[in-house]
Amino acid sequence: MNISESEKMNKNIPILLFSIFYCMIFVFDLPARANGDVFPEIPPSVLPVVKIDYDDGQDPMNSRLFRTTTTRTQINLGGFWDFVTDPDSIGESKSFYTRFPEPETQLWVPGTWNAVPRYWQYQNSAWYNRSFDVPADGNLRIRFGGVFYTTKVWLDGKSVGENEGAYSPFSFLVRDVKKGKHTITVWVNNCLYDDSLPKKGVDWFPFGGIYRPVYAELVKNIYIDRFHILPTAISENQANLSVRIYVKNLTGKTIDKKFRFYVNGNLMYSGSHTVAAKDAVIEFTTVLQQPKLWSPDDPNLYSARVVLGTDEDDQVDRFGVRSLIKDGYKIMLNRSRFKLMGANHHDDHPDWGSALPPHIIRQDIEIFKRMGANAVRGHYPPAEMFMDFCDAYGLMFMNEVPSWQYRPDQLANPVVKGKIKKQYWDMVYRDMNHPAIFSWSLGNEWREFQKAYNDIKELVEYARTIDRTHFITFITGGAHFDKSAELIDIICTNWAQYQWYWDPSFSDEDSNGEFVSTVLDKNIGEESIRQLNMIHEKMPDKPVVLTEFGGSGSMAGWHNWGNVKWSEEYQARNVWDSGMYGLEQEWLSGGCVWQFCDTRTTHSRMLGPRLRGWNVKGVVDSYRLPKLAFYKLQELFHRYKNPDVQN
Ligand code: ADA
Repeated sequence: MNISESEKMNKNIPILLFSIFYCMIFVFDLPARANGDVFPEIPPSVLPVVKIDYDDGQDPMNSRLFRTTTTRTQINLGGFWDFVTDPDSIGESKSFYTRFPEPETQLWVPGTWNAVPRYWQYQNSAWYNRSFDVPADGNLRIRFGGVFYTTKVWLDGKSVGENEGAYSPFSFLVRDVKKGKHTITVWVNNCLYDDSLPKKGVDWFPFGGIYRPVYAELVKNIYIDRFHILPTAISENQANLSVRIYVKNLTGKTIDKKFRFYVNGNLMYSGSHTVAAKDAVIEFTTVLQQPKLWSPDDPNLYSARVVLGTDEDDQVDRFGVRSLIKDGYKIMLNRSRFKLMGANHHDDHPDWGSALPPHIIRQDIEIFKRMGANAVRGHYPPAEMFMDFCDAYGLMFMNEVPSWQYRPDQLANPVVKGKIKKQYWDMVYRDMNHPAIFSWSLGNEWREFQKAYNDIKELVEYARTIDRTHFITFITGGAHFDKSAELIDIICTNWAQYQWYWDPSFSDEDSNGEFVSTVLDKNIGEESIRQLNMIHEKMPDKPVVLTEFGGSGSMAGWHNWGNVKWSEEYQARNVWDSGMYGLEQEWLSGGCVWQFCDTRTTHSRMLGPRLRGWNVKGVVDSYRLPKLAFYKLQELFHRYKNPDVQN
């Protein structure tokens, strides 16, 4: 080696050492980067493919997560329908149901016209029309999963019925329909009123249309409308199953019929029962040995099938075995303390409106699970498939009648009260079998509800006549309560530690000319906590759930130092502090963040605290992309669930 070569090498030594050092940093730092703790990455799916021992197969009607009948001939009415709007309400006088006009377009069903740019803001009447083949003579049951909001239906130009209400299935039975081609015409109107459910001006968008699955099926003169399974006396060894079957008997006579009941394909009961004419209820009990319990961490499900006669008719559903009770202020799920860690979910997506297709529902559930949630709350019964997903993947659901922010005079109105009762009945009738059901709520944030004690009492008493096996509640806005809280099983309150709304004039002064803070205010936070604590001081033996916590709007992508309003930081801080309070206080039973994703809201809220007409309090944005609050909530939920694991 000559001198110049060794000089060259000496010069290279620092470069070499630096390269080795750099490689080591890279190698050792890599796992930290890859695990997503440092930089959020797209994580793998957390949903297993199936979680049920016995599979009934896919539902050809795309309405549920499993096939609901093996005996009935069904016709899926999903697909393109001819569509016209009717802003001047001339359709009925011009008999659109016999002479459908030249369609403006064809719309996809299930769907909402308000997700189509041309009809984005349309709130009025519209008509749908299509034909379909009936493969045999028989009684045709036409079943709508949900239409928003008022509906009239004609088959071959003849009226078959009407419906008011958006969130429950309804059906019409047309007897002795002939094999061959038939035409169905549907009129829908999505206007809301002072006495509709929800009322006009509600804080979510009145997406109009046939937005949930619709199908027709052939039924015999006696058929099963629905059945409920109630697991009781649950122990490690066994659970009693009380079965109640709702039967429709069109024969006009009382008849004896055999009923069989299967669980996961095994015959559990067989017996003959007298079926009264018209509407009959059949009841029996049976025993399930060594039940596998359902819980959000271990969502074991059973398949149940009821068969009428010699395979004349059947219905399939799923159920789970779990006990949910209160013990003083504690909520116990399968005898262990349970605190809710969830989010409020609206059926809402920029591309689909309220008509969430199955893959979007699955994706939402996936995000809930990834967030570490064990619960969901809705302002109304969601799509049936959403409930199936909650059962299958382990999310408790707080269900609700959409009587949102009614005033005392509205609650006293017998028309409104009648609609609340009907929606309550429909909700329980449809969702009773879901182990995911946590509670039934009669309504949300009734204004000055202290003045409506007698009406609330009447509603709660009605609710108790329908089902005594789930928690019954109504939800208050802010940590207010009064003696009506004694009527219900659990106290539910919408609460945020820091106030997000301020003087609606949007000046930085309130109506008294005082400066209004646009950053998180510690004093407000302390006052909110004081008010919340008073609930427990006055009613120490009642469970308290924060049905909506941490609600604050944030403009996705807008960041700011110092927790300034509309920033992701402001929202994340409010979500974190409010959620943490709900989980860390011994007497509180957790809650659900307001809200899961940014959602479209009603026309009248286009101005005011709604950015471009959207309620942007989502922890993910409208397309489900995470905001800072999502990560903070995820951290909070994981930390609470695994207190020993450092996040
Ligand atoms: C209430 C109400 C929600 C929503 C929310 C908000 O908590 O229950 O539906 O309107 O306020 O965003 O202000």
